[in-house]
Amino acid sequence: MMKRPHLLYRNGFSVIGASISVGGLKKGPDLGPLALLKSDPQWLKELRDLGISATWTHSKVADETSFWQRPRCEDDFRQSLPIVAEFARHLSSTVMKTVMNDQFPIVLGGDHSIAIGTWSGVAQGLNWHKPKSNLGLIWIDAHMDSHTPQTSPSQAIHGMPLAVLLGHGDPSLTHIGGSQPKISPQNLVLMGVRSYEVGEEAFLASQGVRVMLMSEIQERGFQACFREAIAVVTRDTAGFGLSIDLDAFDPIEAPGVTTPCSLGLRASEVIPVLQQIVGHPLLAGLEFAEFCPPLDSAQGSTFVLLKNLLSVFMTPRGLSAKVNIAS
Ligand SMILES: [Mn+2]
Repeated sequence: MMKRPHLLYRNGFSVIGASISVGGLKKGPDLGPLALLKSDPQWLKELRDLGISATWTHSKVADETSFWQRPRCEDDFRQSLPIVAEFARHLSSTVMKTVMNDQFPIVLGGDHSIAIGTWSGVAQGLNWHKPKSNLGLIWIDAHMDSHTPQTSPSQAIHGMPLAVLLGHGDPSLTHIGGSQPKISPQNLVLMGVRSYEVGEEAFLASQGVRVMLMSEIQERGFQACFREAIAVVTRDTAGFGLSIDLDAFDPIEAPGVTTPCSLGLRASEVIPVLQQIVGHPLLAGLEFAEFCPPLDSAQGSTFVLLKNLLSVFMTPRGLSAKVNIAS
């Protein structure tokens, strides 16, 4: 018997602040969501004025004080791991409940280790609506973030979330929300990559993941590349997510990140293309990572870019078409 399609996201947006920075081994990104919250987020009020529910949840702030008080040492990975793992477990459960409650999750980091919690949570939430379904993911980033502890020179966990989501890494991270991989390699696309190490490059190649280097985007254009990415992440999936590391953008536009990398994307080419997927029936969640307020320009250009990216999606149209998850 055919059941009625499930009305995903009829309960509005849920913006989830994820304050953590130990995944990047540099303080600052933990202040990203707080900066946005304190700035009197007019966009939340405007949505409410339109009759759309938009709530703010602050996920547990990572307990990092003792990490920053100790001297930096060889053992950063082992020291940061339990903090990142506990935070990711909590974030995953918050995001899972959001999706189960038919709210559209938007996670604001925080260093990019938040992706472990965000996408484990979205995958679980989608599976609650539709068992055994796959989640696709578009990862827009200057880096590959696909190291395992064995390949990473820095041992920073914000360089590892994609490997974790593919099922590789420390079990305290890969087992969050169940031991199965949260993303299949054939439904993952990286875009804008221009700084990486051989170990993670070889790992992604061995998995058969589609990587669009910045050079390819410059050659073919962001529009054409993004169209291909959408095809990859919607092939036999119940939904797809979009994770944007602000360091994907050129440091001229987004200097407020911990690992800036020159010759990046420009908002003028990215934003009009992103507007095309607003209200896409399979868009299942958004994540913005690595905003580091203390490193932003005096004019706050990174902050402005982040708010512009949010306002692309947080419109009535952003919720209009979420109807086709058959349960
Ligand atoms: Mn990243």
